[in-house]
Amino acid sequence: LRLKKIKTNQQKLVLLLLIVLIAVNCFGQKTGRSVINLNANWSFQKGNSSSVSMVNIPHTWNAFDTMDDVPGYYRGIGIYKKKLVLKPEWKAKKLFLYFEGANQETEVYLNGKKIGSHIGGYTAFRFPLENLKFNGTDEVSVKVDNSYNENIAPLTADFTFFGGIYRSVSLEVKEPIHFEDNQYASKGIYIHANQVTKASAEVIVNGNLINSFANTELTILSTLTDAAGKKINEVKFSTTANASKVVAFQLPKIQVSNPILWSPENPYLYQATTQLLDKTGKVLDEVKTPVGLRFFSFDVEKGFFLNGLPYKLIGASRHQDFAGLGSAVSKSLQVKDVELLKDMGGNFLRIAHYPQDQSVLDACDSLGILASVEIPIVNEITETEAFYNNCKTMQLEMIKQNYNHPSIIIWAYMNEVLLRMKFSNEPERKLKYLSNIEKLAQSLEDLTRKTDPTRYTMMSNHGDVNGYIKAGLVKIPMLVGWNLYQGWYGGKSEDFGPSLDKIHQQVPDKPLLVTEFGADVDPRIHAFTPLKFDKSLEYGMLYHQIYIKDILKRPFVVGAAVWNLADFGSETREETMPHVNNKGLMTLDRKPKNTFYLYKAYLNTKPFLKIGNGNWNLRGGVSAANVITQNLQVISNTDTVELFVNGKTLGKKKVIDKITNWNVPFRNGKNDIKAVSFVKGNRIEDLTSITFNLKPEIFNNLTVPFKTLNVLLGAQRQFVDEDNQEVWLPNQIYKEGSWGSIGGEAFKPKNTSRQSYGSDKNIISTLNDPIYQTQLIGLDSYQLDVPRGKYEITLYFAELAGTGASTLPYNLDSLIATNKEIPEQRIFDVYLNDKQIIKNINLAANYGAANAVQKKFECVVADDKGIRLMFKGIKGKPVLNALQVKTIN
Ligand code: GCB
Repeated sequence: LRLKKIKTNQQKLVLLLLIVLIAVNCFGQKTGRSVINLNANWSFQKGNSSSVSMVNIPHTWNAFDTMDDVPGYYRGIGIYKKKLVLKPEWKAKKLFLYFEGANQETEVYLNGKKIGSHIGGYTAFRFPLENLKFNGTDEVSVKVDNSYNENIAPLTADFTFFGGIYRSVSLEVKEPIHFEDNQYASKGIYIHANQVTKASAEVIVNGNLINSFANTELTILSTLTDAAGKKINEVKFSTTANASKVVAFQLPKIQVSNPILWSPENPYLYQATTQLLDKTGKVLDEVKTPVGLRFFSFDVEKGFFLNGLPYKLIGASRHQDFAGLGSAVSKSLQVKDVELLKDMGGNFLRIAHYPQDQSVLDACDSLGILASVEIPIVNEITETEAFYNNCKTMQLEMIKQNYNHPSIIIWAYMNEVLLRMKFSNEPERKLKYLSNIEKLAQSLEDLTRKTDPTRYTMMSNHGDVNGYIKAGLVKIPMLVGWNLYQGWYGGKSEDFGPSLDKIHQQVPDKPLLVTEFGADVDPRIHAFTPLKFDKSLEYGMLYHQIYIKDILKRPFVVGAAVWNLADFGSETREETMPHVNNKGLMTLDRKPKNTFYLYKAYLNTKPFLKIGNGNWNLRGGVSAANVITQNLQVISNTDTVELFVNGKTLGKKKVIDKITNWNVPFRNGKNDIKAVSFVKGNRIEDLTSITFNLKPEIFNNLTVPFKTLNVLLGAQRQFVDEDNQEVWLPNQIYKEGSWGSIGGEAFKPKNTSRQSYGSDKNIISTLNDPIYQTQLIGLDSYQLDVPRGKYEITLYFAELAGTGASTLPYNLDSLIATNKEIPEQRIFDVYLNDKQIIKNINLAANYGAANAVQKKFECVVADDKGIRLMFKGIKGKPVLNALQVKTIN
């Protein structure tokens, strides 16, 4: 508005000059350095392919091939090239290329000459740009390789190793004398708070500078300001720096009295501005660092304390990828994840299994989320010096690059390192392997404590508690994390609490965190009798209801992180949503599941109420009447909830364990649902609309119009096909006047040590895998006593036999297992109302195993016998996975 008022040309000119002046000042004059984002317009070439495309960073070449039906994904070389636009005035400066992350081996070339290389996919690196031509032809080329390398962690893991320059790249322009960031690509300035109490605190600023100029006198000045920008205190240090020398410095302590302490409730950030000044007072370099003042400790019985107050660390672990993007995710989407965790009421983020984008930790700082960060040693190690050294370098990079974040309280370095035990059949060799793991753990522990004595250290183990104790791994870190899956990979959810008590007894001297727990939930799947591994939302709810209570009631459980905040890519996984691990509280595109709301009700103290339909706003059911009663949950942290269905109240209910269960009379079509609570006189409500597809139980007395019926055979779960807006119901056994199967048994996977429901195979050529993953074997017939009329019948088949025998908690071996399978010999015929419609079908031979096959037929029912499908085995037993019947007008 003010700008509009400036009318005269003269005024406009003055304004323009002012803007130019400000711009010139900002650009390198005041701070000594400028950082130019280089993300746009790189040419990209995959492997030896002749095709070159233009891409923007963040970029991965695996966003799509990790989600298709072809097993495996491209793990190889990608080459990125870009011409640098350089200003002549930079000739007198020092230029650097800064990569926030590229997976996983990178070589950088300038004008064809190699200027540096980096190992590891999850930490930053920086190379100086020298001998530049400054004539517009300077070209950077970056070779990135995500091939398997036995010397680089992770070797194997339950997540996809997306290749590419998937984090930002920038050009840094600095004075010849600047804070030296070149060691482990850190900021060059290390700040931490010391002696923090409610009465006072000290801020300690350490760092390095490099003088690539001449011998000169320099002053380092660090100014601490509060969140409003008001100066609190400043400290100075002057020195004579010799040319070509790196000078390490420690500034006098910055004293703060009556500090405002950083906490989840009040993530108060001071700021330290550290400047490098020459004799004349000119700023040669400047680094701004957010500073959070807090103190914390862990107690083996009483848990975690922050600023003297007890806190239960509770939240989730996080992977970095997102639907459709792979690992090439914008900073704003990454920050969103931390915001969602905060909204859930979490105060803890386990940044697993590798260091993530700076924006994630920045968000933790500013939102008050406590964090642990780890390097990606997962499942196993390689016993080579090269592997050990790469791990140590990663650990140093992680600590030095992230040192200044007040949110970080834990550095970790190994996840379930005994999971993929090598040399199981060679006892001597196995002992040697275990002792090498122990040595590596100890050296990483020592390195961490030496590099950063201000934080705790941690290792996350799987449930083999004795194994880790025997291997000497439990005594090494300061905290021990356990990844526990009772009620999922083994046992029942009720075993979780007792196993916590047992671990606490077995390891009485180490504070215990549950660094993982979770159950796969495919929000398209629902069950009224939830079963382990059915992937239903309802099983996930039961599982987490038990876990959260067991965690909250044990003070010795210092922290817990759900596995995982959101679903994530794991290319080798099959299951109901192939290539995705569905243990997230949100989907891959961050839609909260009911389990998210359960945690929100427990953890967020603001009054909260949510109708727990999840994505389930399309439901189905079978009824002989024109209404059907089904369970609906309302999730809330209030005392009582009142529910209204289609305008009528169902009364009030007391909330028990954050849930009220309702028997809702759904009518066919749209149902309006409203839940209401009062908190201290304030009304809160949630509204939703659920569309119900009522299916007739009896055909000769139709109370609701019959159009389609979708049935899953061998299943007790429901499936919602979101694209086609269709509900698939579990099969029933035939009763006269109704519909259902006659004979047959539900498919059960053979030779598998893991829990399963139906088949866990990726069904080729469909996204609706659950339609095909269950099956009736050896059925005699399928009968539908439909009225006279014209119908379309579709039969769904997939050969499920021979599901891979994976001995792992997750099916990393399934590819190998799949290849070894011998498809079952099964040949059969199908008759529709006595007419042969399928002859000699051999699913494995004709279509391949686990391939989605659909066969569509039309029929006219002209008598009272309805639709009869008869199955006749020629060799082996006939099967049917699903069926659809539609009326045709
Ligand atoms: C684990 C692993 C994690 C997996 C998870 C799972 O124990 O640490 O990487 O993703 O189990 O879902 O199986």
